[in-house]
Amino acid sequence: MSLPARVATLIVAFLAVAALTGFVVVHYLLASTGPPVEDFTAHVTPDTGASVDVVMQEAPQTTVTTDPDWVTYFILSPQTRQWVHTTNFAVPAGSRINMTIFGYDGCTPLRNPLWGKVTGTTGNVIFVDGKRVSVLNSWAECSVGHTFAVPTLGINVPVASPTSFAANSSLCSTSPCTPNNPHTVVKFSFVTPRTSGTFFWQCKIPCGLGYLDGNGGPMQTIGYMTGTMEVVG
Ligand SMILES: [Cu+2]
Repeated sequence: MSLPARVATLIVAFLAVAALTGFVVVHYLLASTGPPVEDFTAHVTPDTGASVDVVMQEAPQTTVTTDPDWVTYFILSPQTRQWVHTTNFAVPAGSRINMTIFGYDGCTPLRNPLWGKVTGTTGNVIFVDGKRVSVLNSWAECSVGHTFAVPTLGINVPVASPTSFAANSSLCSTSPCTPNNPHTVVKFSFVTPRTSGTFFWQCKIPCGLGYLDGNGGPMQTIGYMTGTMEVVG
């Protein structure tokens, strides 16, 4: 092999190794792990009390991507208006969050009736299909699917489910669910703190079917029944 050919071969081999190394670093070491953060902060000035609409849904299963097929939440992307399989979202500080949650999952009686009490929302109420509600008694009527709770902000919202046997027997079977599936529409508002921070939120119904006490699987996995709300100042 001539000297130029040997040099060329060496350079090509070097570039191949360098490219492979770069690929590994970018795709495996620097890649952010976990579900994406849906950003609701665009075009909103923090600390002005401006309103921001956040839309989520609860679904009886996941059936998207290769993620485990557990009961889950989705968030409607404010940019694409598509449902995204995540529970992480960012909102501006000092703003009024108008939350809409579509309750497509069936009912489970709350392990602790206290979790049926609405706290931390504007007026300490939620609106279930337009009806003002301050407590959902899931033992008097099976009426709660999951909860949306931000413990450090004192927010506890029992998310209403369809109550009839017929609806609970014909729940959405492919997620994300669509309006022709049985569901409730739960609306409430709350005001975000005036300073930045990351707030953990979770469902408090042990809905991890098949796991010890129902607290494994989706209950402890970001993107399903727990997530973070980033407050951005
Ligand atoms: Cu749950």
